[in-house]
Amino acid sequence: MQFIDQARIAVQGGRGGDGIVAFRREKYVPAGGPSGGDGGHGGAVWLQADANLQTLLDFKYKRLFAAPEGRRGGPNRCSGAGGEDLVVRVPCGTEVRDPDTEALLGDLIEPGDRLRVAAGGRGGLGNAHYLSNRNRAPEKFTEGKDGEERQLQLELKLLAEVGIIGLPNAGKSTLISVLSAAKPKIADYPFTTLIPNLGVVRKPSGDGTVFADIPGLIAGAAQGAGLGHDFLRHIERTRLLVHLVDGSSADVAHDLAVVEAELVAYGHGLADRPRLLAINKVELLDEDALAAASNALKERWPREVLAISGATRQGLDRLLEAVWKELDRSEQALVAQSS
Ligand SMILES: Nc1nc2c(ncn2[C@@H]2O[C@H](COP(=O)(O)OP(=O)(O)OP(=O)(O)O)[C@@H](O)[C@H]2O)c(=O)[nH]1
Ligand SMILES: [Mg+2]
Repeated sequence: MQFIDQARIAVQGGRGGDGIVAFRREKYVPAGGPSGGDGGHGGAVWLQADANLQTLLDFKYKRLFAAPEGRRGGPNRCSGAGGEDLVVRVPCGTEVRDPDTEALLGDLIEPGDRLRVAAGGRGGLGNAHYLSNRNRAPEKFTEGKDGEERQLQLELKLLAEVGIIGLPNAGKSTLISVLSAAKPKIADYPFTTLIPNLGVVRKPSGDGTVFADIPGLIAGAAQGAGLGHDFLRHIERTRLLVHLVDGSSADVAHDLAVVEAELVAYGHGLADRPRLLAINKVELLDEDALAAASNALKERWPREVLAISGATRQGLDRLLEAVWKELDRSEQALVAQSS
């Protein structure tokens, strides 16, 4: 499946129907008064989050979304029918922005979340509105107003709670493939992963937690090196990062520092996000080599360094235990904040 995570669309509310000019002509009513009805309102355009959609791919082919017009008014003071609202479905996690100012118009997170992005135009008034003592037979009416028209920038931010980060080849995709049912491409060359992969990992309680495996980061990613760091937006919403360093690397401390520098360069609070650090591929290391690697990391990372292997699954239970503990902690912090 192609992964499209940005799209530009145009939305247009329906035009309101015109009011009309009409006069009552009935038997036994000598001077029929004005009876032109009002036009109906134009339909509005809404965006709505839908859990069945995963990408913004649909918007590559269809870019203009226009709601129907309101109908003209009728005789006998009949109002024209309103145009129906148009509901455009987007994946959960879609951010909606004004492309010129980049102002955030809304954030569609939960299934069913809705945002009105273009109002329909008001219907015009029929001549029945203009009856007065001075003018018993007004010919005046107003036209329906145009619906609102605007450009929208859509950005999909994946809704993962845990992001897996590290240099290319650190073993991120391997890890998500053994923890979840996700089957990303895995290979012994850098930049195997070009688009983020999501996988659901079950907690002991049975609840699913979404992990995201993203492309590797390298020095200078902020300036566009490698795949750049645009895809970091997908882990902006995570509550926890799992940072992998390849235990078979010649300089694990340097590897750690490179990725940390990119987190800082990207901003958006990612550098301060709670993070677990794990040395991966430890089955390749003997005891001394593992101790040397852990020591080398100590200076930059005084906290616990986990030792894991995606290949042999060694250390993964301990890693998940630490993940659940951190998530619980951040949940409690959120609850404390909001009470
Ligand atoms: N020995 C060993 N090899 C591993 C382990 N985990 C991953 N690998 C190997 O390391 C290479 C890279 O693994 P990936 O999972 O593709 O690494 P990645 O971090 O997703 O790489 P990019 O997507 O390119 O950033 C592959 O050849 C994997 O088989 C491990 O625990 N032990
Ligand atoms: Mg990968």
